[in-house]
Amino acid sequence: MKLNNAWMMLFALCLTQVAFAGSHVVTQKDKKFSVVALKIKKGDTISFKNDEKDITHNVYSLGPKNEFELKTQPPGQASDVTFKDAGTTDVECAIHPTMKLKVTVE
Ligand SMILES: [Cu+2]
Repeated sequence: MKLNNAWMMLFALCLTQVAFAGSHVVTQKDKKFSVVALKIKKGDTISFKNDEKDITHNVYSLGPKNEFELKTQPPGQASDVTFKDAGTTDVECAIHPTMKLKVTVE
């Protein structure tokens, strides 16, 4: 019985960790994000990876929540952004304005 409780605790701890520290990957290829919309949880991290052969990107958020700018990101480079505020944020590329991604943080 005691052992069962310990396993339950461990299981609950694992679930908690997944719920509080989710990580997502969004790649940039052919001047597009791999998804157009993404729903994440507060505190989650998105890794933005430039998967182009020879195109540089500069991904940034239009805010007002979770403002960030990755600055010039050459092919092959990935940068992590942690979203701390709940709300919707539009993400674009400063070099290619047709690239759009909507991130909803719950
Ligand atoms: Cu771009």
